[in-house]
Parts: sequence; structure tokens; C-alpha cells
Amino acid sequence: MRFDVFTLLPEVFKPYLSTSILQRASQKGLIEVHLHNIRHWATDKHQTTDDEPYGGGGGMVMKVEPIFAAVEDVLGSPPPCPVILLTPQGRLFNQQIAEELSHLSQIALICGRYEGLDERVREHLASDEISIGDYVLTGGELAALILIDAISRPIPGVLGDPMGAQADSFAMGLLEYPHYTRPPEFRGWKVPDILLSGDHGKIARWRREQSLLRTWQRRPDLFEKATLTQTEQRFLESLQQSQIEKNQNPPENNESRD
Ligand code: 6GU
Repeated sequence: MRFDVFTLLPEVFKPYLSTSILQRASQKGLIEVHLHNIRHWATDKHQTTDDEPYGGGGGMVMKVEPIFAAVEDVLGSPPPCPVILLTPQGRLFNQQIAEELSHLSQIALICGRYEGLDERVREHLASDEISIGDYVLTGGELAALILIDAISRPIPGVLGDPMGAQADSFAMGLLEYPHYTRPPEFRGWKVPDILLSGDHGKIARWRREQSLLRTWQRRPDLFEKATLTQTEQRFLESLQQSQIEKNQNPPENNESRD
């Protein structure tokens, strides 16, 4: 998978990409991240990449020409791959989108900065727009890193454990079960006995039930898309039944936690 990132801040990508799993993925040739500084395609002597908005008002707008020049110079015209604009106005990124994009051989990412960018980039260069959540960042760089990370993980060989990415409960549409490692007791807080029992069948069942319980308590909205076995369906119904008996409903969503 090749990523071409167009940004005014290429240096912010390097520390994260040269660490741990993503670095190993690059060394193994599984991913390639090419960083392109949009400023190199600015044509005036001050290498201007932003300008005042037509119609007035505050803030600066990223200029259209350097972005087109950068993308067309690197990728050709028309680009042979999706060109994704990172913007809070895009469709909301999730695991399903990450997995779909992980099957592609190449993706271009354009990071907006300042208060905005010329609408013609959106209309005539980008083929997709993605947001990572309902909050506003100062630029698309962190969002691009998040996409690169989430899109790389499902690529075979990126995680050490070949089952790794599929076994993630989020990939299966649920929240993760609780994890523990040594010591078996810390400040009086014990690891659940079942995890020390050596009974792998029971452990697997406990984990699946914990995933269901957590999802039910914190993110019941995820059940709308998850596919459950009959046993899991029955476990969920027993949770609902015990809750009805206590006359208490699960939280609507995770905003009401804590
Ligand atoms: Cl992709 N960019 C910016 N600037 N802010 C965001 C975002 C992206 N996603 C959520 N907030």
C-alpha cells in the first residue's frame, strides 16, 4: 500500500511513522508513505500557500494552485487512485472504511490547514472527504496519521500475529474484553480466576461475554451492525432480562458514562 500525503507540515509525520509497528511495516515493504510539502509547489518568491478569503471575513484560505500542482506532479492527471481530503466536513471514519481502503494499492491524502481551503480542491481534485470525529483540529495531519495507522493494521503481515487484526473485537463490531497480565494480584485487586484456570473453552466464552457486556453497557448502538451467534443473542437477552428485573435501562450511549 502506497500513501502519498500532501501537507504543509511533513515533519510532523516522521516521528510517528518511524516508530514501532508502522516502521516495521515500511521496512518489510508492506506500506510506503511518501510525504510531499505543498509549499514546494508555490510559485511566488515567498512561496505563498494561503491567501485572504474572497468576500472578506477573518482567516486565511489555502490556495488552489499549489495543491493541484503538487498532486498532479506527483500522481499525474487524472490521479490513478482515490484522493482523500481530510476535513471535518467529510464522512465519518470508522473500522469498516479502514478495512475497505486497506485493500487498495495506493491512496492520496490531502491535509487542509488554516481556516479552510479553496472549495475548488474539494470540487475538482478530491474524490472523497473524510473526518475523524465531531471536533475541529487545526489541520488534517493528525487525521491523516490516524487513517494511515488504521488502514495499515488490517494489511496481512503488518501486525506480528496473523490473526491480530481480525480478532480485534472492534473489527467484529464489539468492544474489547478486559485484558490482564502478571502479577495475579496487585494491591489486593485480583485477576479473574477464570483466566488462571487454563480452561481455554471457558476463557473464550468469558471473553466473548465480557465483550457483549461492555458493548451493551457502553455502546449499545454497535449491536445494530454486529452479527451475533444464537448463544450470544441469548446471553444478550439474559442481560436485558436481568436489567428489566432491576428496572434499570442501559445507558443510551457512552456520553452518559461516569
Ligand atoms: Cl480530517 N480535519 C480537521 N481539521 N479537523 C477534524 C478532522 C479533520 N476530523 C475531525 N476534525
